[in-house]
Amino acid sequence: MDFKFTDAQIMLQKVAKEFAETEIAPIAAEVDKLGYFPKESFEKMTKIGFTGIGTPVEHGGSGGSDIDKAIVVTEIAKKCAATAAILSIHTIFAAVVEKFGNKEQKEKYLPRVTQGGSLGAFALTEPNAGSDAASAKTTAILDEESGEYVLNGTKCFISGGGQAEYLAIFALTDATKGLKGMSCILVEKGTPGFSIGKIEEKMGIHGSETAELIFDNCRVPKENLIGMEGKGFHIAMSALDGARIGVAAQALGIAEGALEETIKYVHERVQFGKTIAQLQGIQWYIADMATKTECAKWMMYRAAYLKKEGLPHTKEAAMAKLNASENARFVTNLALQIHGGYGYMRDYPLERMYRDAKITEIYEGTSEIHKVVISRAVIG
Ligand code: COS
Repeated sequence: MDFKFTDAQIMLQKVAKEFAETEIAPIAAEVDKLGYFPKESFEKMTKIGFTGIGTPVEHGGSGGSDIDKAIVVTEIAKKCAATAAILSIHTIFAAVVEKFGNKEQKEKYLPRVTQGGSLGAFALTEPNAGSDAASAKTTAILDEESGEYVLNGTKCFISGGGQAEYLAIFALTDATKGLKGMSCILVEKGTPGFSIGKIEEKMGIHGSETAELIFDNCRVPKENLIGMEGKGFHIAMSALDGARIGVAAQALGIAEGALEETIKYVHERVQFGKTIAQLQGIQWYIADMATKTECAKWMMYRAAYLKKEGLPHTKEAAMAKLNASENARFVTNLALQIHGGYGYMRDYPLERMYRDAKITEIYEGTSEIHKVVISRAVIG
């Protein structure tokens, strides 16, 4: 058993930490306030190689494993959860193409999203198919004559949906077969018949855009099918296993960031003639926050390790995400409480962290869905 990062991972963490402190932290409050998609940050993450992390070098990526990806996402989430979400969700598109795409698709699309500055997105959810993803109704019917899939339907709550150049869309190529008729189709921004609908106004992660996607007789070449027809649900579930480790990393970063802010604050804040770090009530809060965060960290890295090794990780990813997201809420709540009135004000980042933490219990599968996944695996 080895709980150590490699030397290369220690170096990567240092680089990611410095990047987050110098490039991400200074604009995090503004990005939140304006609800602004930080294009410059995405460009910088492309330049430094973070957008290609987890994609093999021979396919245009920066290489590295799921552990490396988690290290980077965690460091960025400490300073700006929205930017970490953008990066984490972006990498799902590349992961889908890398794992299920054919040679031509990998050659064509992976360099564009890993080093070309284009954003990728993943679209499964529909207005009436959230937790029950298998009831999605969007169709992609093959027109044999033209050799094109014709997409019709609406996707909602799609992270980066309005900004993405390339999207993995899950649609029924055979509407009579339910989830066994679902396929994964790659759609490019600007394809006629594909438009962006409502951009959501949210409680948190304001910089990470959440969009509705509308397909109205949108035609894409049949070469855009990723994997085999009818395997879309399997592809989506498999991709979500990885995405859930990404959310656990985001949640871990939020918790670690809130804890760091709190430790600074308790040494500075003087009440009753001493720093509040000397009050036992505060010490016990911090002990709980640190212990639970440590637990979240190792569960997340264990799931990432299993994925990296090609071992089953569905249950572990669900456990890591469930635990880390509940912890992010717990820690940000106590961190805000310890900061008192200051924590509630926008001069400090705590209220943003508290709002940002909540989504980690909801997206890429709610906590309740993770309990379904975990209990099925444990009980059988
Ligand atoms: N990896 C690969 N395949 C998987 C899988 C996984 N982790 N989980 C399930 N599958 C496969 C199953 O093997 C099954 O295939 P076969 O019939 O060929 O054996 C198929 O998918 C259906 O599985 P299941 O019967 O478990 O499907 P359910 O409809 O019961 O749904 C849940 C399972 C609830 C877990 C799933 O719908 C889910 O994760 N929902 C949440 C969706 C979500 O996270 N959305 C977030 C937003 S994404 S934009």
